[in-house]
Amino acid sequence: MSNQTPHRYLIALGSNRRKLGMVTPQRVIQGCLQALARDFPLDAISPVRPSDPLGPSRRRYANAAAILTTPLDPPRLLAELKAMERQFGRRRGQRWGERVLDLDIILWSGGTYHSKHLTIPHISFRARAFVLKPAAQIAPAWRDPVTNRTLRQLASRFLHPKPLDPEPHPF
Ligand code: A4P
Ligand code: MG
Repeated sequence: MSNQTPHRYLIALGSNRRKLGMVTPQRVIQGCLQALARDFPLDAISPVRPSDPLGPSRRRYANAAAILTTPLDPPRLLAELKAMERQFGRRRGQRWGERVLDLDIILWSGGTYHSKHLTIPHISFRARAFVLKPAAQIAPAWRDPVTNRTLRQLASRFLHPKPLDPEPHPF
């Protein structure tokens, strides 16, 4: 562990599979939040919410977001998060397949970061209600360094979707 200034990270958590002894995806996420809190100071934790699956999986997900503080740089934190996914029983397999636990780094206090194995901000988070809703609950004013929009602004289109154009009158 280095003794540099700590960084803040916004982490998205997702699960749509049961783990033995943890009855539901919600419980998997709660167990992971407890495990994260043992390793890192958590500044904020969102409620755990159910969400409809995006992609091919049929099972509903549970999702949440957390803000943690650590001196670890992004690749080191990613390695810790991948180790935690493995501890929770995640196996490599079909991309976007069912998973016991998925941990993504969404934003960090260092702005943008890019390497072969890691891109921050997470490349798809702006299109994902299941990430933005919990994230905006705990960090509404945090700005995406790419679009300069706050999480509240990015989440608002999911919270207040535009009404569909009215159907033409049939007569
Ligand atoms: N990687 C690059 N950038 C990052 C980052 N910012 N955070 C690399 C984490 N990882 C990052 O990820 C594959 C590789 O991406 C990592 O090894 C890392 O080097 P993965 O988690 O192993 O694979 P994945 O999760 O199957 O792919 P991906 O693209 O991360 O999928 P997502 O975005 O995680 O989406 N529907 C609902 N309702 N709720 C969900 O949580 N999740 C997914 C998966 C699909 N549908 C969902 C949900
Ligand atoms: Mg992932």
